Amino acid sequence: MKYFFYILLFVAACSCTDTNPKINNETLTPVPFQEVKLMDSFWLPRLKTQKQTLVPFALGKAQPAVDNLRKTADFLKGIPGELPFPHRYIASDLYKIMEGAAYLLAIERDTALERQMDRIIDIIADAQQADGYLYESHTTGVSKNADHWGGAGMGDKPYSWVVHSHELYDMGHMYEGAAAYYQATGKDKWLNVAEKNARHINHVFFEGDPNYNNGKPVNQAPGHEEIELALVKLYRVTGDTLYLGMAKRFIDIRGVTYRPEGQWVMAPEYAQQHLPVREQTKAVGHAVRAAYLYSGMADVSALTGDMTLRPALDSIWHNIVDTRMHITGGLGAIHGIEGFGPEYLLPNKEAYLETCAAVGNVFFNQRMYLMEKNGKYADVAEIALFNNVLAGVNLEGNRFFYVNPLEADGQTPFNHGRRGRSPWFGTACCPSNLARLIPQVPGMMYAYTGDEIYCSFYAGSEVCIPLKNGKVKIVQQTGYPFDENISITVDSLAVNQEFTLRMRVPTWTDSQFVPGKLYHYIDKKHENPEAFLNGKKLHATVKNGFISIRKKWKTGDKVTLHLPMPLHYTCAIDKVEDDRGRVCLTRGPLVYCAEAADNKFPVSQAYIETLPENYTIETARDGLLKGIDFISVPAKAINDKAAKEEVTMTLLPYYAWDNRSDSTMMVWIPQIEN
Ligand code: FUB
Ligand code: ZN
Repeated sequence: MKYFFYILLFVAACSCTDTNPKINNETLTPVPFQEVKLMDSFWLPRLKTQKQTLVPFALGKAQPAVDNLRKTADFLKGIPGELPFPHRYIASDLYKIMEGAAYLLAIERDTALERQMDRIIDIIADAQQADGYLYESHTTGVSKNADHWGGAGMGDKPYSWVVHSHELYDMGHMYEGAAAYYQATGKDKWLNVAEKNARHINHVFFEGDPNYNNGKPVNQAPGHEEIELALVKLYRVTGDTLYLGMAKRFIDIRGVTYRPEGQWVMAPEYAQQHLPVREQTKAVGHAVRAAYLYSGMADVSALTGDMTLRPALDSIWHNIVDTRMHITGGLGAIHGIEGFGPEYLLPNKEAYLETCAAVGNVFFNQRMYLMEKNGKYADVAEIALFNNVLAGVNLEGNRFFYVNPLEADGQTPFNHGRRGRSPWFGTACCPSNLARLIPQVPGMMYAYTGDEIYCSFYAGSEVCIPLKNGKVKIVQQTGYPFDENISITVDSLAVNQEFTLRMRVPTWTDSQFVPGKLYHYIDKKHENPEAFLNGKKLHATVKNGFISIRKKWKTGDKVTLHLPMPLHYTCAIDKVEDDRGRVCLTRGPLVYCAEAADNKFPVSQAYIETLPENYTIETARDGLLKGIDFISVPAKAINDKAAKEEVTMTLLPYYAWDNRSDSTMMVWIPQIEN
């Protein structure tokens, strides 16, 4: 069966026919990232950085995880030697980096990288027990001497402490990596390991296996969600409904068969086990876990048509955007639990906002968008991606943020012991998430039904879309996110045909930066977006976040969308205490911040009293920040003689901060003297 699916994907990639497998007619089918040819100056350079720097660098850093697996394999083969060190999830970081590498291979085959992957895959396969179980610490028994954070909390035998052990979390990441590698190369060794493990988990958790849990089905959802959405991927690649059923089952039993009792990481809310998922209405607990759970719920709902999950998803989504999301799209404001705090508690300097949580926000909203065909979800995904996610890695691709505050003083450590970016972390979930998300971005740009093309993300690109009446090749031209204009030209059509072209008109073009009730523009500027067909203005209305043009198309037809990008000033609602009396400057989908490197006065002493109408935009012409638009506005600052002075404040996109030095940075600028 899996070969059949692979051939389908391969044929689709090569010839742009209608063969992409489509599971549910109600949802949009995304065009896979490897079928979108990027031709832009924003994402294409990032993809090059992924290939030349981030992924090789991360693979090097993940060597201890490879070593641990090798030692486990040796143990299973009876080869005497050192045992792995106990750790709950170090392998998951390796699997995620390998997933990212697989995506790069899907875009462009690379013999050396493939060989390196194959060598690691051989080790992974050898570290798997004959019955499918795969978890280094329990297989070798080192979990019994675990005495540190990475080791503690996994129990002393398989599946004995599912609430914290990360056994299923690790396997989820392995499934995603295996599925990606199979799709990229057609090689099924790793996929076989993944499927064998999934069948083993099904047996132990839902049927009962005499070797585990005294033969009784474990029937407990994992403490760290991930396997749910990964099982869906396994289903999509293999077509085996067992995996979709397992994903649904893990979601259905969450908060039902087991509820932790206690405080801190044992609090029922921490891993969203306080209620059955359909009764959950608010985003609570650990933010990465939450975002992965909501993504898995959206997947299951979309694929099975289970509408009973939708009210919970809708309510949780509103709770996030109305009360708990930073303007950068960051989730999980609170250090310690790495999670959601009380509603409206959105600190700036003390904010946690793990890079992984923003990645999870992108995953969740992208799924909601495809399922609901509503641009408001793509709006949130875009804000999270361009701001919090991209801030997670420097422009060179080898220094990272785990924690993403909206203010820094250049002195106080905030990033797991650092006052700026770090080359790696003991827990490397964030760099590895960046390794796999960025190559997938082109896959967020286009989606379709039988006779509709949805264009939701903008970047210069070429794509061939298999509509029901034949393929359509379109070319997009834009310098987004700095450019106000996007044009889409019909390059060729298999047959002249009628279809609807939909282009997203983001929330940030209207009266607020991002959906939800938290933030709104306070400036008066308002120019409406405009659309043109072959140069003639269209009177298209925006519905569900898109303008739509339905017609019989011919080669050369061109739609131009003008999305005005004035500098906007945003205020948060009064309930957000930390933003009171402050403004945030945005342009297009980008949050701007003031950083010491661009300003002669102390940034922390600066303020913007009245909202300046005038501002200048200057594009960096060379160096690392080349191509980035800087914005300058009149402001005031207190100088070193304690006197007020008129200054020009220069700001850069938040995603690009801390690329020159670890310095003072501020997103929410005071309106009065500090
Ligand atoms: O527990 C695995 C990962 O480590 C989580 O997703 C992150 O929040 C970090 O705690
Ligand atoms: Zn992380």
